[in-house]
Amino acid sequence: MDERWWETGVIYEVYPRSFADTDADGIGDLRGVIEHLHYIASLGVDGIWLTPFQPSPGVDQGYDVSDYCDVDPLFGTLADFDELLADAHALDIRVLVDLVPNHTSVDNERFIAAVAAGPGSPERELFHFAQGRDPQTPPNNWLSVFGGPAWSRVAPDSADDTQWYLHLFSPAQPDWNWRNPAVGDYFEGVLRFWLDRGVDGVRVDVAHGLFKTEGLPDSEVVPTVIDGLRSNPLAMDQEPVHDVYRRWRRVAEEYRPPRLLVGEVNLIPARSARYTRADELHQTFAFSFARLGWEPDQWLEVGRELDAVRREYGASPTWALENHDLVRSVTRFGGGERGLARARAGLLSVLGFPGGAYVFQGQELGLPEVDVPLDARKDPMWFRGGVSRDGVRVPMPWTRSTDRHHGFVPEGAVTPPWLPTPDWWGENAVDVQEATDESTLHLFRTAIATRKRLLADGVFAADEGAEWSLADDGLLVCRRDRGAMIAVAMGDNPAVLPEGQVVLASAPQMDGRLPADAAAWIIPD
Ligand code: TEU
Repeated sequence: MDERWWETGVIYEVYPRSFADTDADGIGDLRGVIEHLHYIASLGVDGIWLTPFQPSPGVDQGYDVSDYCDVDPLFGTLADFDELLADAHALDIRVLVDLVPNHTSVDNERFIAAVAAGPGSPERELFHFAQGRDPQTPPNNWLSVFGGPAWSRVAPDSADDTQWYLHLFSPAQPDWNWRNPAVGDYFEGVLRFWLDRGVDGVRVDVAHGLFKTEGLPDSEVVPTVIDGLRSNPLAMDQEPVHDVYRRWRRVAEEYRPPRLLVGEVNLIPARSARYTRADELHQTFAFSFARLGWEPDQWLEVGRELDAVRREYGASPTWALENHDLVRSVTRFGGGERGLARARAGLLSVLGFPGGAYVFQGQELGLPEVDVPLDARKDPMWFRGGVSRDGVRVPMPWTRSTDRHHGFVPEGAVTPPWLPTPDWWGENAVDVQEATDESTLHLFRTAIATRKRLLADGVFAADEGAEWSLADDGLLVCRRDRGAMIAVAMGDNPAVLPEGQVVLASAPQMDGRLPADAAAWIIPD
């Protein structure tokens, strides 16, 4: 595959904690990924993105990283990671790791040293420490994305140290002060550490964060996570952040082959596209699409917007419908049979629209969101903001049988999985779906294989744009520049397909029509 493989690549997001447990602690680990690499290879994907496995107290399930250049014993060792990388490469699977530069963990040695060094020390300049308006009132009115104030007192009971520290996420995740050049130098080292180890790229967490408006003034808009793409304009998307990605891009290009930088930039297309200018990140996830429900007008609008910014910035869309933060598409699209039919159509959509695509573990099985019992929830966003992401993170069902918690834990394990699985979990298991051509897993594998064939034949190509339309009967059509069409029946009734050869469909046609809630790939005769 060529050096810019990601432009048409499909990447499978692995959330190691919930993938496969081999050491019987109820938590998935790197060896669990190693043991299932053949499964991943069988999907036909080009790479995996591993969410954080670095040392962490685990308050935000690993996104509170305390040591950026090691492996948490919970997940294994650096030697396990090297083995995973070598085995993946042997199977032609590329590996991306997650880099979390906006914030760290209160357990990071630099933060511990900063707290100990006291107000006014150079150690505190690595973070955002500030005096409150008074001992009970934080320095400004910003809210944390997870709910509640974005500031906590360093030592709530101390009369000497009355400073607060900024955390856009949980209080366990202090934000770095990127205006201090030492932070930029430090992260270049972290980036090189993983690239030198041989990883094929990094996914950058909250990539539009990092820099805050100088002086940290009050903001008129202090939205929380429920506001989706809206974010505190003073805390995110600040101009100097682009220099960070220019610097990282130069680093990525030093390697052979060049490494991939993909950013989690949760902004509207016109803003996120600026992060993929020619000398910055290679990709940003198309969040404005990823968050949509089954809403044809919005698919049309967002599809057109993404195409417009592609033309303006050369920012080819990077499609996704699911990740470890979003509600499963089956559930978001209405749940039950209908939600599943739509999620299958959604899968064909993201794999058919021009650009790269990311899928989340379990999406290939059409897993629905789980309503995790209140007393079993672990997400800090649930405790602070009342929104739980636990339901998308329930461990993978490998087998129908409930033995070994559907194959998630090893033989003889007594510790249950870190999140409980519901009674019906086995219905969606991998072994059930391997046994039938009707399954979502089968559809997924077929779609990837078809995509590869169409790419090889030049029917699909990198750098293609698309024209988007929506017919009165609810048929959404994304017509790729070279003529192939991705049609999605989003109305209430079966829809008449455009002329051409149907090479793939998520449901059988009825009297030459595509049933509602289905998608098809059509190539012109
Ligand atoms: O997510 C960043 C982020 O903005 C999330 O709060 C997102 O908007 C929300 O989860 C959507 O429902 C990243 C990680 O993907 C997430 O898991 C972490 O909790 C967060 O950063 C903090 O590191």
